[in-house]
Amino acid sequence: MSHALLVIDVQNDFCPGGALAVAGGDEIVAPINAIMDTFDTVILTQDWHPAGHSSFASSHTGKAPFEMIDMPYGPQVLWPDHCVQSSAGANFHPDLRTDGDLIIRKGFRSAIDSYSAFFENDHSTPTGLKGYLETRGITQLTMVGLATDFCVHYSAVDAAQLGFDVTVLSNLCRAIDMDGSLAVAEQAMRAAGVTLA
Ligand code: VGL
Ligand code: ZN
Repeated sequence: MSHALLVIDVQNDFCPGGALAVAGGDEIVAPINAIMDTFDTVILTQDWHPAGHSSFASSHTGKAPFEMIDMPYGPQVLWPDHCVQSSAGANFHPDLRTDGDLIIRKGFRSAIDSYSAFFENDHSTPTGLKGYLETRGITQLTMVGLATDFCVHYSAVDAAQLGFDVTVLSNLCRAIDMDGSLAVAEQAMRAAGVTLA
């Protein structure tokens, strides 16, 4: 039985000055670094979109960032262009420790977004993380990172539904919080059995 830290999307574009900046996103870097050594395994996720990704408002004529669109897999928020593969914005925050065991990239298929580290936004295409955790004997997951109400939220709910024991350290997360999305996320995580610490 082993315990992993999942560090979600602590990338330049989600930090102040980035394309989809989350307020205070950089404040969590040092305290995340400081707890890494207390876990058996550290896994980082990296939002990793091709240019022209379908989650970008710029890919849809007449649409602005933060509007909604209906995709074949369901409703999708449209974002500013962010975390484009190999761009500076897609890099991890320069002070984040990246000496963990695994870096899992997501959102790399043009036609579908992926908030969760486990499944793409169709809720069925797997990323492979479940198999990695199971074959490593990892049953406990602590999650930190950006953004609380999107990638942390969906990763935590999926992990809990897959049977992992999940804790989200709220102090080490920051939210986008559009239209009450943080409150919705917190409620959904609690309902799925996630511990919010
Ligand atoms: C995220 C919006 C778009 C996140 C990623 O990391 O929470 N949010 N892509
Ligand atoms: Zn994204």
